[in-house]
Amino acid sequence: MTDFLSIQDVTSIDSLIQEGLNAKQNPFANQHLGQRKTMGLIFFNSSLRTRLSTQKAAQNLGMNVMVMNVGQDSWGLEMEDGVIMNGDKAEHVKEAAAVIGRYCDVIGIRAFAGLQDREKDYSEQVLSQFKKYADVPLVNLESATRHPLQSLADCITIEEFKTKKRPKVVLTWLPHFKALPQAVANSFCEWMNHRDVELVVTHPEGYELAPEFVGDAYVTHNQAEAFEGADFIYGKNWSSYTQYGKVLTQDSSWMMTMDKLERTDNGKFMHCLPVRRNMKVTDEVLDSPQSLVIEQAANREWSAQAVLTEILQSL
Ligand code: AN0
Ligand code: CP
Repeated sequence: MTDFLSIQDVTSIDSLIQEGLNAKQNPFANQHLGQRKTMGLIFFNSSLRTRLSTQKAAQNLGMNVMVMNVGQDSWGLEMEDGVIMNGDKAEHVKEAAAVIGRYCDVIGIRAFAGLQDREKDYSEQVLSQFKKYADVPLVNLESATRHPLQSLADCITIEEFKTKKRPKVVLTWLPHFKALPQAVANSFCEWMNHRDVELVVTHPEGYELAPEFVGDAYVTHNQAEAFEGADFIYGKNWSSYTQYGKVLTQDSSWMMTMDKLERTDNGKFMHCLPVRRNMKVTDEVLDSPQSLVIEQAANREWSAQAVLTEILQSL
């Protein structure tokens, strides 16, 4: 694997999951693989897990790591080609990506959806501009439409905790007052469509995800029906895709509660974090033994390590 921008870059999901589980067992087995190699982590948005787990994974492989927050530590970057740069952006991505590519052997980029212009977000402008000009392997640290390192960690977590060969996995929309991207939900569906699971997606009307991500999932507006017999409940808020970037409802009846979890088949609760307690999910659920959120976040280290191992092997 050279780039890790989406599931399309993965040859074998099973091998990648196994690589992650191997790294978890023996984090330093490949500690020479990244020696004298540099990883650059470029953030256009905030992060706790992605920033720390990817840095840790790169260090476990012997890499040096540099982290930069664009616009705070660096100049603001212009993404449009051919514009007169008389606004607040002091540098063009054309130079910035090329220069970062000279300092780094692998570059990770986080650039969320702006949620104003669907066509622009879904064109993945930032990733494609870096792809065009950086000339080194790229890792998606959550782009406008996807968060594949999260989805890989979710696959690892489901593999570890499933008690049936083909578990029922439910992605449910949870209420929130702020407009959040669809990336985590899109990616989760995209990856689950390639796993041996029964995938169900539930959300209020108006929150339909892009069909290319939903794939073969069964979609229902009835959360209670979706939760029946579920082995994993994956909670996430996202803003509307059809009425792009809009918060159409904050209906608290969609919140994840213990009562609902008890009506599953001893289901486990998953969320990528960060999560606002008692807005999306109750304290009781998050603090219960059925919550996997910390295990999931811990697996971010091993998902990043699996991906970096494959990329380093290709250099
Ligand atoms: C981000 C999102 O929903 O995409 C990051 C999640 C990993 N969440 C927030 O902005 C709260
Ligand atoms: N789940 C996740 O990507 O968390 P951060 O936004 O804190 O990196």
